[in-house]
Amino acid sequence: MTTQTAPNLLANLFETYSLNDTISLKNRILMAPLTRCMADANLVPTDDMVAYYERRAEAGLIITEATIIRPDGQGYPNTPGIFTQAQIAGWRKVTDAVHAKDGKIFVQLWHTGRVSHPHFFGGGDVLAASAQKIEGSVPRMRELTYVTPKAATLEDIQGLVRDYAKAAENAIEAGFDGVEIHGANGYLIDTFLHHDSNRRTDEYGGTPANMSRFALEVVDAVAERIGKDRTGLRISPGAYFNMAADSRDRAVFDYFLPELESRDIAFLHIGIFDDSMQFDYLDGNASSYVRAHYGKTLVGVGSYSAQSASEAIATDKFDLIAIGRPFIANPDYVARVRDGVELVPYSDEMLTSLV
Ligand code: FNR
Ligand code: 8K6
Repeated sequence: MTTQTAPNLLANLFETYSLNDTISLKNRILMAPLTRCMADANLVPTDDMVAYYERRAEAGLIITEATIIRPDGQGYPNTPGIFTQAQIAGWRKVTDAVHAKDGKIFVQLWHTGRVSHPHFFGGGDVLAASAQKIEGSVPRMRELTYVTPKAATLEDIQGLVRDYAKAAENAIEAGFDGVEIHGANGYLIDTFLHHDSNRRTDEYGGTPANMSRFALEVVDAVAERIGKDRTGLRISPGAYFNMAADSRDRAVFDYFLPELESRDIAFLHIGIFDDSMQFDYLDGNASSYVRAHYGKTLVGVGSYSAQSASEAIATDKFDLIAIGRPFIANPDYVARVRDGVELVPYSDEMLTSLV
């Protein structure tokens, strides 16, 4: 059981926060992106998903579950998309419901890269930075072992950048307040940012600037389409999921972060499950490393309680906190924290239904 401390100790979580002149958040608690695999067969958000997000509208900002930008980006069953009119219409119901409760919501734009599987898109190439496969198979579908990806050609890369921008445009049509580009956790964009998955020798590999190029092109294309004020990004400088660590990655992020800072996007969000994890080549944990190299709005995440998040914000480790698993267990997470009500502990069995 998790016991909350006196609410007044957590007051900083309930301060408003301006991302920029366009978007102001009513508190500093974000709902982290959480894949739930509950979209319908056409990857359209369901009415149950509308109710699920609506129940969480007290968050300062909801980041939706990762949402694929095009069919070959799919790596898990029933993950929603944002590339058909039906999907846009489905998301419109979600955003209307959240806005009616005075909430704000960004969609997380996803291409799973080498973690995709042709099973989900009727066969064809799995695209990634290089032809480096990951071991293993699709969760809960163990017969689907991962395949060796095709190294994206320059033409593929241009098409992908275009499709991220188009998905962002679709997001605005669906009523989202903005988008978070999923550049974390070993998926497509992240495969360019790490040496384990990027063995290219062209202008998208080999040097920190080249390895950062695809991620920055996606950020620029999205920001140009919908505005930098509505563009966020999630990254994993420390390899921990679908990726092997390589100390040379440090130089990539040392280059990438100041470049990103100059773009002045809405926020940067860490992708990590436990932010106490130490990375020797980052001289510590992921959020401290990013904080030292990136001076704009930073969202921390990863096994934080309201208490530890409040302390981290008070000591300037990051500006906003994203809460994942506790938000699955507690749709009313924000109210419980504010009122000092005990939280329901998260358990993996909760993933089988959308409460
Ligand atoms: C995740 N996480 C995740 N991250 C992401 O960027 N996109 C996603 O779609 C998902 N999906 C997802 C599903 C489930 C079931 C879990 C548990 C996690 C990671 C998530 O956003 C967050 O970083 C971690 O859960 C750590 O935060 P908590 O749960 O410790 O607050
Ligand atoms: C069919 C389920 C699809 C879920 C995919 C999204 C990611 C879910 C993550 C679940 C937990 C994985 C934890 C891995 C952490 C590694 C830390 C070293």
